[in-house]
Amino acid sequence: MKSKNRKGIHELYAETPEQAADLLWGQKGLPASRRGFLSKSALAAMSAAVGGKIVFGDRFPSVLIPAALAQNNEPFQLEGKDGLIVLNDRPVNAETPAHFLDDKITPANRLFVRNNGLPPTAESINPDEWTLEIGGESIGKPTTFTIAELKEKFESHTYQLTIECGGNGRSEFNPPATGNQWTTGAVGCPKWTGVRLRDVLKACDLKDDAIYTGYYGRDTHLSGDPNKNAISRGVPIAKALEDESIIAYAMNDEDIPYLNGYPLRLVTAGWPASTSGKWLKKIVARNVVHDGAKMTGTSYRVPNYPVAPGTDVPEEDMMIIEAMPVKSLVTFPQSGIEHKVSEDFSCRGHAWAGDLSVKEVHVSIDFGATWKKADLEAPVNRLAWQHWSVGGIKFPKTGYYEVWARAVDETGTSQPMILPGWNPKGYLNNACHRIAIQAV
Ligand SMILES: Nc1nc2c(c(=O)[nH]1)N[C@H]1C(S)=C(S)[C@@H](COP(=O)(O)O)O[C@H]1N2
Ligand SMILES: [Mo]
Repeated sequence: MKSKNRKGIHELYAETPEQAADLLWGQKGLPASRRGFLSKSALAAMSAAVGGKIVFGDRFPSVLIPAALAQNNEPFQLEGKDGLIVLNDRPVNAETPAHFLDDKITPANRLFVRNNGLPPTAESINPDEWTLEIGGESIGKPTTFTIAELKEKFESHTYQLTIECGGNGRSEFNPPATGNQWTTGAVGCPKWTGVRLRDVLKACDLKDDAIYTGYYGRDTHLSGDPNKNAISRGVPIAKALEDESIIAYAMNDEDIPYLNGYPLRLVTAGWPASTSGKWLKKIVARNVVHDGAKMTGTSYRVPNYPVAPGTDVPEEDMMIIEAMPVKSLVTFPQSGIEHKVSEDFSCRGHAWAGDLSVKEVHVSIDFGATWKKADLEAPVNRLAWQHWSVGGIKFPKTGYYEVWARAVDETGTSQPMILPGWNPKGYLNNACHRIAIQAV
């Protein structure tokens, strides 16, 4: 087994560690101005956490501030977001603590943010002038639509749709993977309104040879190079043509929040959310697998056979991630609370399973030795998360407990209790969510 040659930020965004330093901190050397979200003591703690080698060394395990450190220090406020933990401020990445995802429909202020580049400035976005171009080699009639035209020409549909970053859960992998150290909060299930991607592609004469789509957004590459896209991903044509694959112009009956792609975005639920392009400017239908930014190499791809942790996997052995695996969250109560042994304990949360539905959720308070079946609601529509709850749990005596939740999809596939297969970029961690309870 070859050990993986870990690289720092320059692997992701810059050619050299120096350039990476520039991009990350806006200057060479140690971050003097940290835009107010990393205190000196946090920096010292972070140094210790990376074995004294700080920021620009090639062993730096991550470009990002560990969530625990970000959480305990000066809050970094994101406009319109509340209680999210900021993992990185350039690009902006923030996740939602599990107990803030308790709503059945994720509100705007609780939806995670994952940016690969620099969003268009809010002032530069005029929804009346915004256009969406449809093109690519498999489109017979390339067309440009305004948002008003999209609304007028095509029927609108509203669905509650789960989006989850492919790297959600990455922080648990060992050896660690570079990238945002998401814990559990890069997921949400708002209600989206828009037009079907299928209707729009067909109106532009979608050709029979189309096998893939690709999107382009108006955000720019971190390097500032206008010829580079921050991200340009797509899905196989069959996924694009599903009822629920939409070009959304509203979220929860309001404008899409700025950081989540205002004024127009794709939602291809159940697949890595990286396929749901934000600040959407162009969609192409392709007669080849889309080869845009973050479609190749290790981006959103996993080995096509199981590998030992740390393995250096050849690029030709990597395959594109499609539907996300079955997963669940305990959203109530908050981890760490005290609960009286004399009282029954109840908990609840959500479960989802990529393109599939969830069949069962089970809860354990004895580290998986025994399980109690939860009540599970049907999804409001396909690709929406499902709500589960369980009551009548008795803690036999005072002490420390963990509540584990485990969902099973409609094919009978269960979440693993421990980490699933290691992969170079730390995708698809669907291990059981656990919360801590002190029974008193
Ligand atoms: N244009 C554009 N679209 C994008 C991204 C981006 O950086 N730029 N990030 C993608 C990734 S990796 C994820 S996980 C989701 C995150 O969506 P959210 O920020 O609305 O939660 O958007 C996807 N769409
Ligand atoms: Mo993502």
